[in-house]
Amino acid sequence: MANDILLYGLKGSPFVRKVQILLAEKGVDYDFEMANPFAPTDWFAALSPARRIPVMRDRSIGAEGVAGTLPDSSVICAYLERKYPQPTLYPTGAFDYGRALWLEEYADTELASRVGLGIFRPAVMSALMGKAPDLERARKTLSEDLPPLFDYLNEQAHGREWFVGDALSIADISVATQFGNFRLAGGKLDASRWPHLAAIVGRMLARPSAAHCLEQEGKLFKAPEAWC
Ligand SMILES: N[C@@H](CCC(=O)N[C@@H](CS)C(=O)NCC(=O)O)C(=O)O
Repeated sequence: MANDILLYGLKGSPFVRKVQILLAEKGVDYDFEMANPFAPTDWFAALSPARRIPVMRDRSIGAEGVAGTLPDSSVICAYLERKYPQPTLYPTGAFDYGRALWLEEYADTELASRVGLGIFRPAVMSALMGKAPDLERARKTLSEDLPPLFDYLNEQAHGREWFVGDALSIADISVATQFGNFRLAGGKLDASRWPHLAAIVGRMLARPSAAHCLEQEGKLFKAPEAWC
């Protein structure tokens, strides 16, 4: 029998992986269907007005068309938290909750744009599009654009096992999924310079929920020879 949850997207997307990690942490089985936002079919364009992935369908709400679908990883994760409350992945205290949402937003926008456009695209995607990898661009992103973000996240991670409170939350998942693309592209995070960030990211990516996704994706995406 089909699962309630169906996720549309592509492997290699940090936002799709974010939802997959959350589902795995909650122990929810789901189906996956490929949808390409760069060449959207009419049916997919109707589900994703912003022409982005992921989109989720809850078949218990609607099995066809737009009914039962939600776009955007943050919206989907928040929905899944309500539908499957255990284990909770959003802090309960008001300020911790706000801080987790902020770190999710920061990862989804600031970190995602640098890692996606500045590392993953030039180092990995260009080869898939038949172009030589632009490793100069990737090196520049790593040496100039990312350090202020790593500094900030390292400070946020200081003295903590997880980014918020004392439990794994959406903040850890959101930050770590961006580092998933960084890792797939062969990026190395300098743990001597950013030890607290490296510890949380390492802890999160080693969990079966994330490790399983990255193992599958590692078969699809080839990192260039050591470039950093
Ligand atoms: N805020 C969105 C961002 C999703 C997003 O940008 N996804 C990328 C793939 S990683 C996409 O669909 N890009 C299509 C495009 O830029 O045309 C979310 O959290 O789901």
